[in-house]
Order: sequence, then C-alpha cells, then structure tokens
Amino acid sequence: MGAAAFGGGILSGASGAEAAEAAEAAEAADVARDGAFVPAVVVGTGYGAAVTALRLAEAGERVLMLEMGRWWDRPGADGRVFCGMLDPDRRSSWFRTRTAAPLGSFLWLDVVDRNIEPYAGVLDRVDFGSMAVYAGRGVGGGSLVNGGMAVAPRRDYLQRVLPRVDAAEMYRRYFPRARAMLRVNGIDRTWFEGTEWYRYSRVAREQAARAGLRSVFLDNVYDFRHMRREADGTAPRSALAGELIYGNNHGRMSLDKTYLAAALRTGRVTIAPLHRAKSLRRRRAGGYVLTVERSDETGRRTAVKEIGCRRLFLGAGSLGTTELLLRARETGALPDLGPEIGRGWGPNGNVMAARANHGTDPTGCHQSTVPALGLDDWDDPRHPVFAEVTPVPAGTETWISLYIAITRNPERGTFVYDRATDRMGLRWTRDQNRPAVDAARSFFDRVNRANRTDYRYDLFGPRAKAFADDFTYHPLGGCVLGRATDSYGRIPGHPGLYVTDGSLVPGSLGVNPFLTITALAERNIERIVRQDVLPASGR
Ligand code: FAE
Repeated sequence: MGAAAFGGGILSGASGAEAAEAAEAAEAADVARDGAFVPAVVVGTGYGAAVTALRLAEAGERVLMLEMGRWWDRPGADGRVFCGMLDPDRRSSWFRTRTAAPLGSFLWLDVVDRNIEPYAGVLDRVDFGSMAVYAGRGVGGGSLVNGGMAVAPRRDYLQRVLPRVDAAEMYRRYFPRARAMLRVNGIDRTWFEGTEWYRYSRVAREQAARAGLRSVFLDNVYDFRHMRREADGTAPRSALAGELIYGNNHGRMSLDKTYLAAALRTGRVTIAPLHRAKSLRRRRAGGYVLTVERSDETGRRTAVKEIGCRRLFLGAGSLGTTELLLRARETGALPDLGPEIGRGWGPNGNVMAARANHGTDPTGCHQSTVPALGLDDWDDPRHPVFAEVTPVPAGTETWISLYIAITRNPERGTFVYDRATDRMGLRWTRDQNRPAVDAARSFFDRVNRANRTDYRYDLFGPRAKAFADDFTYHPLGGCVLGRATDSYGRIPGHPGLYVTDGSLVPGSLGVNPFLTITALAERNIERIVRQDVLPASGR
C-alpha cells in the first residue's frame, strides 16, 4: 500500500506484492537509516500519530513514522491478510504462544484460545497483574483491531475530564473533521430491523427496554454498505464471517485506508514498520535522538539505529508513549520531565458482562461482529453506564447477550519504571475496579430482574465470574493534557517534544475513545503547526 507513495521508480520492471514490499522496505530503510536526521519523527501509527503526520506533511514537513508492528497489506499463504476469530493463527497475536481472547472460555472450558507460533501479530495484550491492556500492533495501531465504534462523548463530561479544551470548538470543528476523515457511517435502520445478523442487538434492546433503559444506534468506521453486500452475497464476507479483533479482510476503514493513506499521498511521509522506538535523549544541536530497534516478523532484532529529529511527536498510545517518557526521565536521559508523567491512567471504566437468555429468546447463529447498538444510562446519577451490545459470533446459537460496559470509575492508576527489568509497570489494584463493577452490576441486575434472567458465569476464565473487570480495550492517560503537557500536548521545558495520543485523556471518557483522540489530535496539531512549525520554517 505505501509503496506507490514511496516512489514508483523503484517498482519499474518489477511487479506484484514482492516488488512493492521491497520498494517499501528500501525507502523506509533509507529514511530511517542509522544516523539519519529528519525534521519530524512521529512514534506510532495509531489515531493521534496518523493525524499528526498528515497535518505536518500538509504544512510542508518531512515526516518519518516509526511503528513497532508490521504492515498489514500482504496476504498470507491462505490468501488472507488477517485470520478470523474462530480460526486464529500466529497473525492474531503479538508474540504469544497462545491466543488470549477476551472471552476466554465457554462452560468454563478453555475452548476458545489456540496455541500459536510467536509472531508480530496484530493484537497485543499487555499484562500488568490485576489489569491487562489490549492494543493493536501494526501500521494503523488500534484501528486494525477495534470495534470501529465512533462515538462522541457527552459535552458536559468532555468538559469535565478535559477542562482546558473548548468543548464547543471540539463539536463545531474537530469532531466533524475527524468523522469525515475516518469515514464514519451509520447502519441503515430498516436493514438493521430485518436482518438476522443483528438479531442479537434487537434482543438486547428489547430486554433493556423492559428495564426502562434507552438504546442508541452507534456509528462505525466499518462500511455498512459493504456489510449489506456481504449479506446479499455480492461482496466477500468479513464482519459477517467472524472477523474483527484480529483484523478485517474487508469493509473496515482502518487508518491505513484513511489518514495514513492521505499522509502518504503528500509524498512527505515515510512509514518504517517493525521499528520500535526504545529510548530518547536530547540532541546537542537541538531536537532529539531516538534509539530505534528494527526487528523482523519473528522478533529477531536486525538492527539498532540512532535517528535524530528536530521535533518528536509521541503517538505510541497510552502505554507506549508513557513508557518512553518514563524511561527517559528515570534513566536520566531527560531528567527534567515532570512528576505528572505516568499519572492519571484509567481503563475507561471497562467491564464486560454476559447474560443468559431464555430459550425463547435466541440471539442468532449469525451475528455481525460489528456492534451497532448501545444502551445509554449515563444520566443515572449514582451509576452512569454506557453499555455496548457486542456479538458472540460462535456460528451457533448460544442464547448469550454480551456487553462491554463503560462506567464512570474515578480511580486512577500510576505507571512506574522498573530499572532492573527496564520495563514499565502499572500500580493498579483489583479493588480500584470496584466502582466499575458496582455500576455494571446495578445496570445488568435491572435488565435481569425485568427479564427474569441471570448472568453467564462461565465465559471469563476457569472460575465462576459474572464480570470481566481485569482487562481494558480503552487505556487512557499517563501523560495528561494540561498536567504532564500544556493545553496542546507540548511537554514543558522540552521544546519540540509533543504527546499526541490517548495518553492525554485522563483515564475516563464515558464512551469509546478513538473519535475523541482523533479530534483532540486535530485540535492540537492545528495549533502546533501554526505556532511552532510554520514560524520556524519560514513558510
Ligand atoms: P494506538 O491506536 O494504540 O496506536 C499506537 C501505535 O503505536 C500502535 O500501532 C503501536 O504498535 C505503536 N507503538 C507503541 N509503542 C511503540 C514504540 N515504542 N515504537 C514504535 N511504535 C510503537 O494509539 N475505541 C473506540 O473508539 N471504538 C471501538 O469500537 C473500540 N474498540 C476496541 C476494541 C479493541 C479490541 C481494542 C484493543 C481497542 C478498542 N478501542 C476502541 C480503543 C481504540 O482502538 C484506542 O483507544 C485507540 O487505538 C488509541 O489510539 P492511540 O492513538 O492512543
């Protein structure tokens, strides 16, 4: 995909995926060579990073993006780029010997996960004791693996969590910009009401309504027109073929098809995949030097490089960005980084829960993997909950209603750097998730009472458990806007060093975060280009 933007000249006389791959690798290796100096480096290729790279390039800057994961643009031996959720192989997971699906069991049996060969797969699960964080790995970051739900937060809540951000301006200017760029679209309501693929959502809606709970449709970046063609049999199936958290072979408008494609079209952006930024320090002549490890897809380190830049934008996600900054502070490379680095982290109150329906309420053998419906009880003064109805695409009837609930958990965790292991840990105890579980319990108890149903206790591991509160899809914080950074992501006292991803959001947003991360990055980079980049370049 990136090859054309990297220079068709290299491609002349060659054809096919191999030539494209070679051209891509050659260009990335050249720009990202040891000792190189580039005006701007962006670490990561997720939402914040992709917005930043595009807008810098449009302002005339040359940009190098470093991504620890691989490009997901070449089919494997089976002709598919990604594997499905029901037949996961090494492409599913980031260097694991066994997959680690969020729904880990069925009837308490370990029948979901598979043994796999360690590989630079697309979904990572980072375990921190009592909390695990799922994250996408590859060019496009979380956009390769997430549920695609593009939801703007409540205005009052956004104002509360990010008081330095003008909420009115976000809704007027940056959310619409982000939605347009991300190709957000909505499901056709008539089709939704009639199709077997969303029976599971309609059942959950009815049951929620009996408990007096309101449901809302959720916009998505999965192309719903494509999905309808999947259902008609006129397009290859992806959402309707059990593909989602290990990537979609069709239909998903991930960042490599939107922001990153636009960034590459400028001709000023190079993406270096399988390049992991390990550490950073100041450059004597100004700017920063990154130590970068290049690996192959089996994890073998093939090079260690030093790359200099005038401006460094950290878009490695809540975990990646915070780890880089903590390491820099604690090893003395950037000793003046403030005490707020590492603080203000939260899992967005994520709790997963499942209910067992009556035999008269089947949820369907055929379930689209793309969620389209949410249950909104955010106005509950004691236990605000926004719960999304998620599928169980087992290919057989399960009578299960599954939800990912977003709750308002005020607890925050702190990241710490461990010098002995050179790794980052998270201070977060199981107890800190109690407010989230209490809220989820209060919400789903209501649904169960109204429908005379009960929880499923067999889906989240070997012990009977109604709520999965030990993992999150939505890591937020670690370098909070207005505390660890100024109001636009600049790190105080460190000219040319910026944060541009989910680590800016302090632990809770009330809805799924990528639309906000994208819009916030649009807001911040607009200001940074105007105040920092253009004046310095004389453009
Ligand atoms: P992110 O997208 O995580 O990108 C960071 C990138 O940096 C990744 O590509 C990393 O591989 C790379 N990286 C990290 N460290 C380094 C390093 N040292 N050197 C080089 N590269 C590095 O960051 N959100 C929604 O809004 N709606 C959903 O439906 C939704 N569903 C989700 C489902 C799943 C299974 C998961 C895992 C997440 C979901 N999310 C959802 C969350 C969403 O994907 C996440 O908030 C964003 O991806 C975070 O964006 P960032 O720009 O912070």
